[in-house]
Amino acid sequence: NGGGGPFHAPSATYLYTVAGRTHVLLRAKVGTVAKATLVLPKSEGMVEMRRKARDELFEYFEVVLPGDGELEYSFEVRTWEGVIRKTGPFRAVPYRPETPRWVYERVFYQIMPDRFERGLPGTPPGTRLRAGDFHGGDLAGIIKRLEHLEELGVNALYLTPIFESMTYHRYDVTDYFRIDRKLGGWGVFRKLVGELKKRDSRLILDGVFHHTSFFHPYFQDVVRAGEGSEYRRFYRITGFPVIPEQFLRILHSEEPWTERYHLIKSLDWNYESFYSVWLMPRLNHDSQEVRTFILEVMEYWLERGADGWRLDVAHGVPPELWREMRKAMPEEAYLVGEVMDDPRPWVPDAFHGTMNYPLYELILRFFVEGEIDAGEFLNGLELLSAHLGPAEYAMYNFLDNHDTERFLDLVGDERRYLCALAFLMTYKGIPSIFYGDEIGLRGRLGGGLSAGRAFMVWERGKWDTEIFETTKRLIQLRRKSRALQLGEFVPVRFQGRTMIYERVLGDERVRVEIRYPMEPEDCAFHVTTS
Ligand code: ARE
Repeated sequence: NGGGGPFHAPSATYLYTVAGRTHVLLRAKVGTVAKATLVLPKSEGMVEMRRKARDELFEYFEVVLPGDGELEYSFEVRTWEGVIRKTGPFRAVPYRPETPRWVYERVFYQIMPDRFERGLPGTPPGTRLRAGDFHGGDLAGIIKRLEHLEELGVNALYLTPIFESMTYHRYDVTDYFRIDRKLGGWGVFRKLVGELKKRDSRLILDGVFHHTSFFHPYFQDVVRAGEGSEYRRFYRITGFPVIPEQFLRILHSEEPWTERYHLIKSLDWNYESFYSVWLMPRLNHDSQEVRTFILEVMEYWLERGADGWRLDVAHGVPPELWREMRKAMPEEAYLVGEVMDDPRPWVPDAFHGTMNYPLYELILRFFVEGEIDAGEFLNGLELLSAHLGPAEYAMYNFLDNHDTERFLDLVGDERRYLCALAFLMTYKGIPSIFYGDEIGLRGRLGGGLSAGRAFMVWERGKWDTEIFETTKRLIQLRRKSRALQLGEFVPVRFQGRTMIYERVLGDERVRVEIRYPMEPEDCAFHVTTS
C-alpha cells in the first residue's frame, strides 16, 4: 500500500460478508491497472478481479467469494506497462454488518399522517398557532386503512413526525414524549402498534433531533430567562436577549399565523436554527445533556412499540453523536439517517443505512433526465456500491418522499414510472413507497417541499389500476425473493437505454431486463426467476 500503488485494507468497505459470501475490493489510481488478481493460498489459486467502477481519481476492482470465514490473501496487479505489483499479504475476518435481520425482508411504506386519512370523529380541534394547511389526517386514519396496506403487501411503515407540534408536518416538536393529540394521542398510537404487531409489520418513527420547536418548553425557558436559563446550553445561542422585543409583539399579534410567521422571518434573532427557520432552533449537540435527552427519547419509543428511527437532518449533527446513540440502542432497532450527500462518514457504524439520495440522483439522471446512458448509470451504481460496502443492502431507497416531487409527476407517465419502480424493487437496498404512489397520486411540479404532499385519494374509481396492480406484483416479488433482498448484483448488459442484470443468491437467480428509451410507449420491464 502507499506510494500511489493499489490500495486495500481489511475494512468494512473493502472486505465484508453478506448472506454467506465475501466481497473483496481493491482500489487503484484510475487508468493504471491492466489486470488485478486476488491471490489465495495454494489450493484456491488466483482469481481475476472484475473492474467494478471508476471516478476521476480511482478505479475499483472486486471479487466475490463463497464463504464468510477468515481469509488469507494478497493481490497481484499488472500495470499497462507490464509491471507486476504485489499488495499484501492480508489475513482477516470479513466485516459483518449488524443490520437487524428483519430489515432485509421489508418493503417500507411512508406516510405523512396529516395527509393520509382521517379516522377520528369530527374535525380536528384547532390549535392556537397553525402554520396553515392542516388536512386532518391522524393515526386512527392509518388504522382504518391497514387493510389497504395489507392488500398492497408492504410490511413496514415509516411515519413522518407524530409528536406534539404546531404544524401539520410536525418537524417542530414541542413535546417528544407525547403523541400529538390531533393525531389521536397515546391511546390510538398504542392501538396502531398492536395492529401492526398482529400483522408482523414494523414501524419506524421520525426523530427530529437537529432542532426543536421554538415553542418547546426548553427553548421558551431560554427566551424568558435568558442567560439565567438552565437550558441555555441546550441550544446554540449567539447572544442575549435571544429574540428582539418586536418578535414577541408580532408573535402575539392578531395577524393570521402565516403573516406572523413571515414577519418574524425578517427579524434578527440570536440563535442558530434549521436553514434560518426561526421556528426551529438548533440543538447544541456538544452538550452532554442534549445527548442524554436524545437517547432518552429514542429509547422511550423503542420501548413503546417503535422498531427503529429515521433521523431527521442527520447530516447536520456530528456523526460521532450518532455512533454513541447506536451503541446504546438495542441491536434490533433499525437506524436510518437522513443524509443527503456522501454517506461514507455515516455508514456502517453510525447508521445501518441512510436515505439513499445518491441513488435517487442517479435514478433522476437516467430515468428522468435521460442525461446518462445505461453504461454510465451502471458505473454510478457500482461506484456507490464501492463507497457503501455492505450498508448498501440496508439503505432506505426511494423514488420520492415528502421532500421531493412525486416521481410520477417527474416522468410524466405510468409506463416510465413502473420501469423505475421495477428497478427500485429489484435493486440492492430497502425499497419504499411514498403513500399514494401506488395509486398514481399526482402532485404539482415546482411546488417546493410540499409538491408531493397532496391528501391521499380513497375513491377506488380514481386510482390508476395499472400502477396499483403492478406495484402489488413487484412488492410480492420482492418479498418472496431472498435473491432480491440480499443476492449479489450481477450486471449482464448495460448499453444505450437498456439494462439487464441478475440478482443471485444460492440457487435462486432473478433476471431483470429494463428497456427505457425516451419514448414512453417503448418502455418495458421483464423479470424472470429461475
Ligand atoms: C417549510 C416550507 C418550505 C419553506 C420552509 C421555510 O415547506 O417551502 O421554504 O418552510 O419557511 C420541515 C417541513 C417543511 C418545512 C421545513 C421548515 O417538512 O415543509 O418547510 O420543515 O419549516 C435540506 C436539509 C434536509 C431537509 C430538507 C427539507 O438538509 O435535512 O432541506 N429535510 C428534513 C425533512 C423535512 C423537514 C426538515 C428536514 C426540517 O425531511 O421534511 O422540513 O425538520 C439540497 C440541499 C439539501 C436540502 C435540499 C432541500 O438538496 O443540498 O441540504 O435539504 O436541497 O430539498
